[in-house]
Amino acid sequence: MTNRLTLSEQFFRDQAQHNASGGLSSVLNRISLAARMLASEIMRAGFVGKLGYTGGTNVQDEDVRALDVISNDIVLQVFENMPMVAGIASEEMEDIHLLPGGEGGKYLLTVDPLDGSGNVDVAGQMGTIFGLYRRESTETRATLADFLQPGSRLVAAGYVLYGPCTMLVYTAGGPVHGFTLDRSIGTFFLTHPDLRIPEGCGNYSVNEANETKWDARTQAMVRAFRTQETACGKRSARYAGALVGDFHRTLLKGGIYMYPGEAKKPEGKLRLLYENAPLAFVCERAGGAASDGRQRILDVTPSKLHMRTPLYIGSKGDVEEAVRRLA
Ligand code: FBP
Repeated sequence: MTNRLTLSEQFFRDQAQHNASGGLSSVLNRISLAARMLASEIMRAGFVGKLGYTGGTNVQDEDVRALDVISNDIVLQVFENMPMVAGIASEEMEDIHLLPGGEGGKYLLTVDPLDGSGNVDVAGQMGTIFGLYRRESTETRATLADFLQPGSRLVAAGYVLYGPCTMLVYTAGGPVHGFTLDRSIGTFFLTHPDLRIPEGCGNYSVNEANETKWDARTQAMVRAFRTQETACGKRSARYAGALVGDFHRTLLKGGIYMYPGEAKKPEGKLRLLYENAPLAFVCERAGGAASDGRQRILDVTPSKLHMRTPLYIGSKGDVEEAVRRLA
């Protein structure tokens, strides 16, 4: 029997440390349940013909895969009867989703249920990204305005990585802890306590096929990383095509992940509320940095639910150099 801490035991330690009411632990435990259910769906997708597209598009005007819908349904199902959570904002839903029985709930969940879904049919890495905010007031039902908070107001945030193993990485404002799923007993065990992002090493991670869409400063900055001319040190190239996979590698090995703005899409591709802000919260709690190219991601207040921003996230030295070269 392992003497490793389980996820639930860690939640209760966080709760005791923060004198939390226990609501946060209950919510994080539901996220763990959703993660285990999704991991199972992803493993079986090939057998039950769920690798393809639904034929529909989402609010992002992106083709929707069967697993995108399944993953969003799992999140809704798991939180349906959680009175602590007032509502959910998801990449897969145009508007906020108010949970029945959540009228008085003080938490708000933001989620990308299945990040990197383009990797579904090639057995690539995928992930789930989540963030938890508190509501200012619980007098009335949650509104869109309740969700439009800067990432600096996050109470907890993290992600689940579905790959050769399933990992859950989160912070409740303190250290960042990584847990690995023991599928044989359906339990997450602490394997990466107090994660700190290394400096001066690792990879740079960007889709260089987009180079012609970038402005000259962005092209020059990425070229400096590619030709190993950066002051922050030499970097090799890695790109998994799934933000969670690319960020997790960056968190453990160091370096930088970038999704720059483009001439026709200066805001870039990735969404602030349920992709960039939660990962920026994790990254900063692990000693790293995250910027939209001009300002700290956690200082950006969303103007709308699916607002996009460019993303430069990783080791502090790498992000500072990238932003300096963009200025
Ligand atoms: P979703 O899959 O949740 O839409 O996330 C967007 C994403 O797939 C990221 O996971 C990934 O880093 C990026 O898009 C890849 O974009 P591109 O194919 O343009 O490089």
